[in-house]
Amino acid sequence: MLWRCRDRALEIERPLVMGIVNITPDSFSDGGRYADPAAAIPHARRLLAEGADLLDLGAESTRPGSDPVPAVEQLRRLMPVLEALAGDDAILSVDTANAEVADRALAAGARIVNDVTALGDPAMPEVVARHGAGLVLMHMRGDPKTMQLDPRYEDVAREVRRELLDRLREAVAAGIPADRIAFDPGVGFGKAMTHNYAMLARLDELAAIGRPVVVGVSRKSFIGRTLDLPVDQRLEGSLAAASIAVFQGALVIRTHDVMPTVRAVRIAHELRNTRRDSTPAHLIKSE
Ligand code: HH2
Repeated sequence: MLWRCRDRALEIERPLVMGIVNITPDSFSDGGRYADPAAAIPHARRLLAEGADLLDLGAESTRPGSDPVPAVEQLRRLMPVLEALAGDDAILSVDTANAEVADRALAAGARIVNDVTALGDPAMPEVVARHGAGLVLMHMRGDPKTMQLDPRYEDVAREVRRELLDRLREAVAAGIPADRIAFDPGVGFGKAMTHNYAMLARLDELAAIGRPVVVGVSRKSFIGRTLDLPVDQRLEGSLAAASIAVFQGALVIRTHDVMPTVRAVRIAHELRNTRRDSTPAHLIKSE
């Protein structure tokens, strides 16, 4: 599967691991730890050394109940870190829904915009198209302030798939070629626990569209609620969910814990390939 991100054509033959760098005072699992560039830059390099294929730099928490962070503040947090890492030849993604932040980050060397609002900012498509950037279209119902109050779906997997396809068409109409776009079901974004599980259990339906699927389950609250564990004890649950996602066809796993994730998803990937190679042709369901 090919994912074009500016000058890089990522030929994805195994799942990629996207390491999370939250340059924020208030992220749900690591808020404040990497708010200072002196902490964020070595952390990012550590994630690369552990095997991260991509880094996702975020300067705004989108945890449930959070408020948007103005562009000027996102840029103040983000740019020193991004500029330091841009020289390292790492593939950098910027986790922002703000077109001005995306524009500045791409000008400084980022190659991907990870937009949790899937083009909620009307200025975003032009920015992404102009830079030829890769784009993650993530699904969310509502906004972070209110999204977890009472999310409702009849059939979450179908609705997420349909809504992401609508956003893909909008993006293509705005001049962003489909081969630059990846999808993300948005685990925990306007979804109750049962919705997260249903979405993950049927992730293959999203993967069947033929664009890379990005999944972020790392340390999320559905894992904490299922296991009754705080955020610093959710590694095993996160690895289980990431592995199942890869087995179902996810191609990018967004995680705080890079090295264990690299190892876990490698096994899931081998199993997926083995299933494909060992299934007699007449038993393969046509899509
Ligand atoms: N989850 C978070 C943030 N950005 N982007 C994508 N594409 N997919 C996700 O699942 C996703 C995301 C939330 O995680 P985190 O960045 O650790 O927390 P916070 O938003 O509190 O900074």
